[in-house]
Amino acid sequence: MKHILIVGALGQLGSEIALALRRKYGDNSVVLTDIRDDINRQLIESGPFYKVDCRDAKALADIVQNHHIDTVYHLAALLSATAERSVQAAWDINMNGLMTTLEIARTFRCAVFTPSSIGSFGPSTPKRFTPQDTIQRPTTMYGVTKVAGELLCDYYYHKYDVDTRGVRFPGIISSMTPPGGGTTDYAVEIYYAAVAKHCYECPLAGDTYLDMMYMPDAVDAAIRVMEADPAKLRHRNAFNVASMSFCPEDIAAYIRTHIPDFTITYRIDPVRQAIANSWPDCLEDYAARVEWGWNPKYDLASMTADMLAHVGARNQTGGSPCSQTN
Ligand code: AKB
Repeated sequence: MKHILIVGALGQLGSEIALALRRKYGDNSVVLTDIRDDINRQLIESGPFYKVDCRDAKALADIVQNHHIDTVYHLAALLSATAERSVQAAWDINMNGLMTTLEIARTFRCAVFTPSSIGSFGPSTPKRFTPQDTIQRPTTMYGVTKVAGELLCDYYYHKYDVDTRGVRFPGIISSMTPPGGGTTDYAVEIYYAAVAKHCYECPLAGDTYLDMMYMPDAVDAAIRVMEADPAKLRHRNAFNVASMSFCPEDIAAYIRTHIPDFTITYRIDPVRQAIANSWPDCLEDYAARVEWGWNPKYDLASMTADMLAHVGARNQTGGSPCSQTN
Protein backbone atom coordinates (compact mmCIF):
# COMPACT_ATOMS: atom_id res chain seq x y z
CA MET A 1 0.00 0.00 0.00
CA LYS A 2 1.47 3.35 -1.04
CA HIS A 3 1.35 6.48 1.14
CA ILE A 4 2.23 9.50 -0.93
CA LEU A 5 2.94 13.14 -0.09
CA ILE A 6 2.75 15.83 -2.78
CA VAL A 7 4.60 19.05 -1.91
CA GLY A 8 3.28 21.93 -4.04
CA ALA A 9 0.08 20.06 -4.85
CA LEU A 10 -2.12 22.91 -6.04
CA GLY A 11 0.04 24.02 -8.99
CA GLN A 12 -0.55 23.13 -12.64
CA LEU A 13 1.25 19.77 -12.45
CA GLY A 14 0.48 18.95 -8.81
CA SER A 15 -3.28 19.30 -9.07
CA GLU A 16 -3.47 16.72 -11.87
CA ILE A 17 -0.89 14.31 -10.43
CA ALA A 18 -2.85 14.51 -7.14
CA LEU A 19 -6.11 13.57 -8.88
CA ALA A 20 -4.49 10.66 -10.71
CA LEU A 21 -2.76 9.33 -7.58
CA ARG A 22 -5.90 9.69 -5.44
CA ARG A 23 -7.84 7.77 -8.10
CA LYS A 24 -5.17 5.05 -8.11
CA TYR A 25 -4.36 4.69 -4.39
CA GLY A 26 -7.39 6.21 -2.63
CA ASP A 27 -8.02 9.73 -1.35
CA ASN A 28 -6.64 9.15 2.16
CA SER A 29 -3.38 7.62 0.90
CA VAL A 30 -2.35 10.78 -0.94
CA VAL A 31 -1.56 13.74 1.33
CA LEU A 32 -1.34 17.18 -0.28
CA THR A 33 0.53 20.29 0.86
CA ASP A 34 0.81 23.72 -0.68
CA ILE A 35 1.70 27.24 0.41
CA ARG A 36 -1.80 28.33 -0.68
CA ASP A 37 -5.20 27.06 0.36
CA ASP A 38 -7.45 29.50 -1.51
CA ILE A 39 -7.74 27.60 -4.81
CA ASN A 40 -9.16 24.23 -5.92
CA ARG A 41 -11.45 23.59 -2.89
CA GLN A 42 -12.65 20.37 -4.47
CA LEU A 43 -9.15 18.87 -4.47
CA ILE A 44 -8.36 20.19 -0.98
CA GLU A 45 -11.53 18.67 0.45
CA SER A 46 -11.22 15.30 -1.29
CA GLY A 47 -8.50 14.04 1.15
CA PRO A 48 -5.79 15.14 3.61
CA PHE A 49 -4.41 18.63 2.90
CA TYR A 50 -2.03 20.88 4.87
CA LYS A 51 -1.08 24.48 4.18
CA VAL A 52 2.72 24.29 4.50
CA ASP A 53 5.73 26.13 3.07
CA CYS A 54 7.98 23.64 1.23
CA ARG A 55 10.96 24.84 3.33
CA ASP A 56 9.25 24.06 6.65
CA ALA A 57 11.17 20.91 7.60
CA LYS A 58 9.42 20.36 10.95
CA ALA A 59 5.89 20.57 9.54
CA LEU A 60 6.73 18.28 6.61
CA ALA A 61 8.54 15.75 8.81
CA ASP A 62 5.49 15.58 11.11
CA ILE A 63 3.21 14.92 8.11
CA VAL A 64 5.55 12.22 6.75
CA GLN A 65 5.68 10.52 10.15
CA ASN A 66 1.97 10.79 10.98
CA HIS A 67 0.81 9.56 7.57
CA HIS A 68 3.51 6.84 7.17
CA ILE A 69 4.60 8.40 3.88
CA ASP A 70 6.83 6.26 1.63
CA THR A 71 6.93 8.42 -1.54
CA VAL A 72 7.20 12.21 -1.96
CA TYR A 73 6.42 14.13 -5.15
CA HIS A 74 8.33 17.39 -4.71
CA LEU A 75 6.69 19.86 -7.13
CA ALA A 76 7.14 23.23 -5.41
CA ALA A 77 9.22 25.62 -7.53
CA LEU A 78 9.27 29.05 -9.13
CA LEU A 79 9.18 28.75 -12.94
CA SER A 80 11.59 30.32 -15.41
CA ALA A 81 10.17 33.81 -16.08
CA THR A 82 9.30 34.44 -12.42
CA ALA A 83 12.71 33.16 -11.36
CA GLU A 84 14.45 35.70 -13.63
CA ARG A 85 12.54 38.49 -11.86
CA SER A 86 13.06 37.08 -8.32
CA VAL A 87 16.48 35.52 -8.41
CA GLN A 88 17.08 35.11 -4.64
CA ALA A 89 13.57 33.80 -4.01
CA ALA A 90 14.00 31.30 -6.85
CA TRP A 91 17.24 29.98 -5.38
CA ASP A 92 15.72 29.83 -1.89
CA ILE A 93 12.46 28.09 -2.87
CA ASN A 94 13.83 25.81 -5.58
CA MET A 95 16.98 24.70 -3.75
CA ASN A 96 16.07 24.86 -0.04
CA GLY A 97 12.63 23.39 -0.76
CA LEU A 98 14.21 20.41 -2.54
CA MET A 99 16.91 20.02 0.13
CA THR A 100 14.20 19.93 2.82
CA THR A 101 12.38 17.11 1.00
CA LEU A 102 15.61 15.16 0.38
CA GLU A 103 16.62 15.36 4.04
CA ILE A 104 13.17 14.16 5.14
CA ALA A 105 13.37 11.35 2.58
CA ARG A 106 16.77 10.33 3.94
CA THR A 107 15.50 10.31 7.52
CA PHE A 108 12.21 8.49 6.85
CA ARG A 109 13.41 6.31 3.91
CA CYS A 110 11.02 7.75 1.28
CA ALA A 111 11.33 7.66 -2.50
CA VAL A 112 11.35 11.11 -4.15
CA PHE A 113 10.10 12.36 -7.52
CA THR A 114 11.48 15.76 -8.59
CA PRO A 115 10.84 17.33 -11.97
CA SER A 116 13.72 18.88 -13.83
CA SER A 117 13.09 20.78 -17.06
CA ILE A 118 14.22 21.63 -20.58
CA GLY A 119 15.35 24.76 -18.70
CA SER A 120 18.31 22.79 -17.35
CA PHE A 121 19.92 23.22 -20.79
CA GLY A 122 21.53 26.35 -22.20
CA PRO A 123 22.82 27.94 -25.40
CA SER A 124 25.85 25.62 -25.64
CA THR A 125 23.64 22.48 -25.48
CA PRO A 126 22.97 20.78 -28.86
CA LYS A 127 19.71 22.42 -29.93
CA ARG A 128 18.04 19.63 -31.89
CA PHE A 129 17.53 16.09 -30.59
CA THR A 130 19.31 17.12 -27.41
CA PRO A 131 20.89 13.95 -25.97
CA GLN A 132 20.15 12.58 -22.49
CA ASP A 133 23.71 13.17 -21.31
CA THR A 134 25.10 16.40 -22.75
CA ILE A 135 26.35 19.92 -21.97
CA GLN A 136 24.25 21.71 -19.30
CA ARG A 137 25.30 25.34 -18.90
CA PRO A 138 21.95 27.18 -18.46
CA THR A 139 21.91 30.98 -18.47
CA THR A 140 18.80 31.39 -16.28
CA MET A 141 18.41 31.14 -12.50
CA TYR A 142 15.64 28.58 -13.06
CA GLY A 143 18.06 26.48 -15.11
CA VAL A 144 20.81 26.83 -12.50
CA THR A 145 18.44 25.48 -9.81
CA LYS A 146 17.27 22.67 -12.10
CA VAL A 147 20.81 21.45 -12.88
CA ALA A 148 21.76 21.74 -9.20
CA GLY A 149 18.57 19.83 -8.33
CA GLU A 150 19.43 17.03 -10.76
CA LEU A 151 22.89 16.72 -9.22
CA LEU A 152 21.55 16.89 -5.67
CA CYS A 153 19.08 14.07 -6.37
CA ASP A 154 21.85 11.92 -7.89
CA TYR A 155 24.01 12.73 -4.83
CA TYR A 156 21.32 11.62 -2.35
CA TYR A 157 20.88 8.40 -4.33
CA HIS A 158 24.59 7.54 -4.44
CA LYS A 159 25.53 8.79 -0.96
CA TYR A 160 22.42 7.91 1.09
CA ASP A 161 20.62 5.37 -1.10
CA VAL A 162 17.52 7.59 -1.32
CA ASP A 163 15.38 6.37 -4.24
CA THR A 164 15.33 9.65 -6.18
CA ARG A 165 13.82 9.75 -9.67
CA GLY A 166 12.73 12.43 -12.10
CA VAL A 167 12.20 13.65 -15.64
CA ARG A 168 13.05 16.81 -17.57
CA PHE A 169 9.63 18.22 -18.39
CA PRO A 170 9.02 20.48 -21.38
CA GLY A 171 6.21 23.08 -21.37
CA ILE A 172 3.07 21.39 -20.04
CA ILE A 173 -0.33 22.16 -21.52
CA SER A 174 -3.54 21.59 -19.60
CA SER A 175 -7.04 22.98 -19.12
CA MET A 176 -7.58 22.39 -15.38
CA THR A 177 -5.08 24.60 -13.47
CA PRO A 178 -3.27 27.43 -15.26
CA PRO A 179 0.54 27.49 -15.21
CA GLY A 180 2.21 30.56 -13.70
CA GLY A 181 5.43 32.34 -14.50
CA GLY A 182 6.77 29.98 -17.16
CA THR A 183 8.23 30.74 -20.58
CA THR A 184 6.03 28.10 -22.20
CA ASP A 185 2.75 29.40 -20.66
CA TYR A 186 1.74 30.95 -24.00
CA ALA A 187 0.86 27.46 -25.27
CA VAL A 188 -1.93 27.27 -22.66
CA GLU A 189 -3.08 30.91 -22.90
CA ILE A 190 -3.48 30.66 -26.66
CA TYR A 191 -6.30 28.08 -26.36
CA TYR A 192 -8.26 30.23 -23.89
CA ALA A 193 -7.84 33.29 -26.11
CA ALA A 194 -8.80 31.30 -29.21
CA VAL A 195 -12.07 30.15 -27.61
CA ALA A 196 -12.92 33.50 -26.01
CA LYS A 197 -11.80 36.00 -28.67
CA HIS A 198 -10.58 34.12 -31.74
CA CYS A 199 -7.24 35.93 -31.47
CA TYR A 200 -4.05 35.89 -29.38
CA GLU A 201 -1.14 38.26 -28.81
CA CYS A 202 1.89 36.02 -28.36
CA PRO A 203 4.93 36.94 -26.19
CA LEU A 204 7.30 34.68 -28.19
CA ALA A 205 8.30 35.04 -31.85
CA GLY A 206 6.34 32.91 -34.30
CA ASP A 207 9.26 30.62 -35.18
CA THR A 208 10.37 29.82 -31.59
CA TYR A 209 10.43 26.02 -31.34
CA LEU A 210 10.16 24.40 -27.90
CA ASP A 211 9.30 20.96 -26.58
CA MET A 212 5.78 20.71 -25.17
CA MET A 213 3.62 17.97 -23.66
CA TYR A 214 -0.08 17.45 -22.94
CA MET A 215 -0.92 16.96 -19.27
CA PRO A 216 -2.15 13.33 -19.46
CA ASP A 217 1.27 12.31 -20.82
CA ALA A 218 3.07 14.39 -18.14
CA VAL A 219 1.06 12.70 -15.36
CA ASP A 220 1.78 9.31 -16.91
CA ALA A 221 5.54 10.10 -16.99
CA ALA A 222 5.62 11.17 -13.33
CA ILE A 223 3.79 8.05 -12.11
CA ARG A 224 5.43 5.59 -14.50
CA VAL A 225 9.03 6.57 -13.67
CA MET A 226 8.28 6.15 -9.93
CA GLU A 227 6.83 2.69 -10.54
CA ALA A 228 9.62 1.53 -12.87
CA ASP A 229 11.66 -1.55 -12.00
CA PRO A 230 14.82 -0.10 -10.35
CA ALA A 231 16.92 -2.89 -11.87
CA LYS A 232 16.19 -1.45 -15.34
CA LEU A 233 17.18 2.14 -14.49
CA ARG A 234 20.61 3.12 -15.75
CA HIS A 235 19.75 6.78 -15.17
CA ARG A 236 17.65 7.78 -12.14
CA ASN A 237 16.99 11.49 -12.34
CA ALA A 238 16.35 13.91 -15.12
CA PHE A 239 15.22 11.61 -17.93
CA ASN A 240 14.60 13.53 -21.15
CA VAL A 241 10.91 13.07 -22.09
CA ALA A 242 9.58 14.42 -25.39
CA SER A 243 6.24 14.19 -27.14
CA MET A 244 5.93 17.20 -29.47
CA SER A 245 7.92 20.26 -30.52
CA PHE A 246 6.22 23.26 -32.11
CA CYS A 247 6.39 27.03 -32.54
CA PRO A 248 3.58 29.62 -32.14
CA GLU A 249 2.90 29.60 -35.92
CA ASP A 250 2.36 25.81 -35.79
CA ILE A 251 -0.09 25.89 -32.89
CA ALA A 252 -1.99 28.78 -34.52
CA ALA A 253 -2.33 26.73 -37.73
CA TYR A 254 -3.76 23.76 -35.82
CA ILE A 255 -6.20 26.02 -33.93
CA ARG A 256 -7.34 27.40 -37.31
CA THR A 257 -8.45 23.89 -38.36
CA HIS A 258 -11.13 24.27 -35.60
CA ILE A 259 -11.56 28.09 -35.50
CA PRO A 260 -10.90 29.28 -39.09
CA ASP A 261 -10.92 33.03 -38.28
CA PHE A 262 -8.35 32.69 -35.44
CA THR A 263 -5.51 35.22 -35.71
CA ILE A 264 -2.17 35.49 -33.92
CA THR A 265 -0.16 38.68 -33.47
CA TYR A 266 3.15 39.20 -31.69
CA ARG A 267 4.32 41.46 -28.90
CA ILE A 268 7.64 39.92 -27.86
CA ASP A 269 8.47 39.76 -24.15
CA PRO A 270 12.29 40.15 -24.18
CA VAL A 271 12.77 38.17 -20.94
CA ARG A 272 10.73 35.17 -22.11
CA GLN A 273 12.19 35.31 -25.64
CA ALA A 274 15.77 35.29 -24.32
CA ILE A 275 14.96 32.31 -22.09
CA ALA A 276 13.28 30.42 -24.95
CA ASN A 277 16.21 31.14 -27.29
CA SER A 278 18.58 29.54 -24.76
CA TRP A 279 16.58 26.29 -24.60
CA PRO A 280 16.65 23.35 -27.04
CA ASP A 281 14.16 23.03 -29.92
CA CYS A 282 13.52 19.34 -29.26
CA LEU A 283 14.90 16.61 -27.01
CA GLU A 284 15.88 13.00 -27.77
CA ASP A 285 14.29 10.66 -25.19
CA TYR A 286 15.62 7.17 -25.96
CA ALA A 287 16.73 6.45 -22.36
CA ALA A 288 13.21 7.03 -20.95
CA ARG A 289 11.68 4.83 -23.66
CA VAL A 290 14.00 1.86 -23.06
CA GLU A 291 14.54 2.14 -19.30
CA TRP A 292 10.91 2.59 -18.15
CA GLY A 293 8.64 2.44 -21.18
CA TRP A 294 7.94 6.15 -21.82
CA ASN A 295 5.38 6.25 -24.63
CA PRO A 296 3.42 9.52 -25.01
CA LYS A 297 -0.06 9.41 -26.53
CA TYR A 298 -0.74 13.00 -27.66
CA ASP A 299 0.57 15.02 -30.60
CA LEU A 300 -0.24 18.64 -31.52
CA ALA A 301 -3.38 17.66 -33.52
CA SER A 302 -4.96 15.45 -30.84
CA MET A 303 -3.98 17.83 -28.02
CA THR A 304 -5.48 20.83 -29.85
CA ALA A 305 -8.79 19.02 -30.40
CA ASP A 306 -8.95 17.98 -26.73
CA MET A 307 -7.89 21.38 -25.34
CA LEU A 308 -10.42 23.29 -27.44
CA ALA A 309 -13.19 20.87 -26.40
CA HIS A 310 -12.35 21.26 -22.68
CA VAL A 311 -11.74 25.02 -22.75
CA GLY A 312 -14.86 25.50 -24.89
CA ALA A 313 -17.00 23.50 -22.45
CA ARG A 314 -15.80 25.75 -19.59
CA ASN A 315 -16.36 28.91 -21.58
CA GLN A 316 -19.93 28.37 -22.83
CA THR A 317 -20.71 32.08 -22.83
CA GLY A 318 -17.99 32.85 -25.40
CA GLY A 319 -16.24 36.20 -25.69
CA SER A 320 -16.01 39.15 -28.02
CA PRO A 321 -14.38 38.61 -31.39
CA CYS A 322 -10.98 40.25 -31.88
CA SER A 323 -12.22 42.97 -34.19
CA GLN A 324 -14.38 44.33 -31.33
CA THR A 325 -11.73 44.12 -28.62
CA ASN A 326 -8.62 45.40 -30.41
C1 AKB B 1 8.79 27.10 -17.80
O1 AKB B 1 8.45 27.59 -18.88
O2 AKB B 1 9.46 27.71 -16.96
C2 AKB B 1 8.40 25.68 -17.50
C3 AKB B 1 9.46 24.73 -17.91
C4 AKB B 1 9.68 24.42 -19.33
O3 AKB B 1 10.14 24.19 -17.08
N1 AKB B 1 7.16 25.38 -18.14
